[in-house]
Amino acid sequence: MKLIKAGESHGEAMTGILVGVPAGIPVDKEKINADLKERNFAYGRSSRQLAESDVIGLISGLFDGKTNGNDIALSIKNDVRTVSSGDESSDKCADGTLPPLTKLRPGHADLPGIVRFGFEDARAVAEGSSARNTCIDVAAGRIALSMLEGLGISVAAFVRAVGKTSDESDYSSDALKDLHAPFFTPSDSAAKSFKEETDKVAKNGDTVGGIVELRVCGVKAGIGSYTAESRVSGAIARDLFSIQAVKGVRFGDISFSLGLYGSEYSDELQFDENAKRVKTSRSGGIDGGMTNGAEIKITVAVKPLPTSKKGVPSSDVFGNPVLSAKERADVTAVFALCSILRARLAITLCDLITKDFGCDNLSSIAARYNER
Ligand code: EPS
Repeated sequence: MKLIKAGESHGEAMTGILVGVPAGIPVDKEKINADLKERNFAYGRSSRQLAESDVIGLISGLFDGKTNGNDIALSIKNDVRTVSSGDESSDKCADGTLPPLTKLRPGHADLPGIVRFGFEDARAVAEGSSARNTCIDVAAGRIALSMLEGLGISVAAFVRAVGKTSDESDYSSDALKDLHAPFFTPSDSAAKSFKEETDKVAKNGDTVGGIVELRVCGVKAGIGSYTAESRVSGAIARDLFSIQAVKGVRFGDISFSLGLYGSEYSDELQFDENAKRVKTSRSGGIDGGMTNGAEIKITVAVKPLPTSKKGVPSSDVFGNPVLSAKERADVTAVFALCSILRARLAITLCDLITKDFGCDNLSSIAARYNER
């Protein structure tokens, strides 16, 4: 299963095609739209989210509320077709085009993008590299999550840290079952400190990063392979890094530290009549590039978004010193990334599972998967 995305942040629509989808996966449009709202109303987002209605259009690949084995074309209309400066005034040229972006924003794709494509204006770079297209990951991800549900696999995402605040509690998978915007945490006190930190940063006109943890329950041992091309850890890391603002992907328990000895780090094996697996998830549920049957645990480091409301010392496209362009930006992407990364991980897991168990229809895949 693969997701191909296209669309510009202030263009007509964000679009995607999900390929390699088995038949028979239940698709509930209302659930997709609910997930899109979770992405929109995550804490710390800009006013752009209030102006977007983000409703999914499913153009192909469905019959009678289920996938039909065809590729699935997805579309989400952009209601906002103008860019906004840091002081929130909307901006569009008289001929309907977007204004030039020549005062480069350090930390964004602006500089490498104009070099890569030979532009003297970074507007097209900003439009194409924007995280707006993650609405398509969320929508496609709900179809993948539905397939995983059919196999008894669940995926959760929650916030571990925002700026200088963190939550190092040990959560059971049950506690992480039903987390929602705005804070994606099972803890009221963590939500309170994350909110205070985000509000403080927003008040200073700044932005903040953090850590999202992903957990997957119900994955059987032996998916993937130890050969370089087929390692599950490599596939997951590559796909999570495809999401804007992701700067680190680490497998294993949050308490993992370089101070552990091998005898303390390795997980204990467990054989019972149903499965061969390991008991704990210090190594993150993956050994030798393959799932080991334990809960998969991944922590993702999210950078502070580099747009500055005040502008920072920079250069224009010709190298003249200027203050960087002041464009609208989220205060933090950490909370929104919970729904985005969960969706993205679900698509990757479906890709890995269909490679091992076939891509015909969900009930046959489930029968083969359950035999393992
Ligand atoms: C986003 C829409 C964008 C940004 C944000 C993500 O809207 P606008 O550019 O109109 O303010 O708020 O983009 C980024 C974080 C980024 O890195 O480009 C959205 O819908 O997710």
